[in-house]
Amino acid sequence: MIKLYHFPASTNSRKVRIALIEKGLDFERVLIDLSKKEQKSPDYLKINPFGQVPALNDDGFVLYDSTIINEYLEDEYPYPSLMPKDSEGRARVRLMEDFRDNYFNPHFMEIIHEVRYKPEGQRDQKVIDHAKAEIMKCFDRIEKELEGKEYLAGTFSLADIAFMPNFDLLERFQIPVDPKYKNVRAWMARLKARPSFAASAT
Ligand SMILES: N[C@@H](CCC(=O)N[C@@H](CS)C(=O)NCC(=O)O)C(=O)O
Repeated sequence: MIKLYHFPASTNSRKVRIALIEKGLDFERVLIDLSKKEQKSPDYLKINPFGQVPALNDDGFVLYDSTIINEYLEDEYPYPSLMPKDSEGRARVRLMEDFRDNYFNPHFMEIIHEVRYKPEGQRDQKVIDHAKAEIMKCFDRIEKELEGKEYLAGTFSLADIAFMPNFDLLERFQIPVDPKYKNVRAWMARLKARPSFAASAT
């Protein structure tokens, strides 16, 4: 039995929910309520010593970190495959996951920190505006990566899944995707149409 320790609104939790759904795996959702700081409870710290969601328990094997979990799922449950077969393609997927995890997503976290955890009067608009501008800059890179392709690695993969949880936040924080980013806009529409997008929302 697979147990996913998650929080519905967490982008990194949704990354794993999407991979599980795409692979057709049954899993139990275990709520770790970030608003109640449950991720820092002694019991949960035994599961993830960094006190963050998501974490996964697959029949007693426990691991954490959304990117590492998704790679584990690919190794353990290879069909349907969410990774290219060739080493160059696999490296490209990992480069894009790294770009999402370490450059794209952290700017969303900066906005969430201001909007979700601070009362309106105490929010730093400069931090929010800077983060939005940095997110918009990321579209340059994604647009180029998608040139001549429907998905980041050619076929649908863990690279695309990494970005999908951020799409709703673009709307929520009113971050426009300029019409000049034709590849990005078509790619986003394609990914939002996948059943796993709606099914992973909570
Ligand atoms: N590298 C980790 C980052 C996990 C992470 O940042 N989780 C956030 C939610 S999206 C979290 O648990 N935040 C609460 C905290 O850090 O206390 C991953 O990809 O899973």
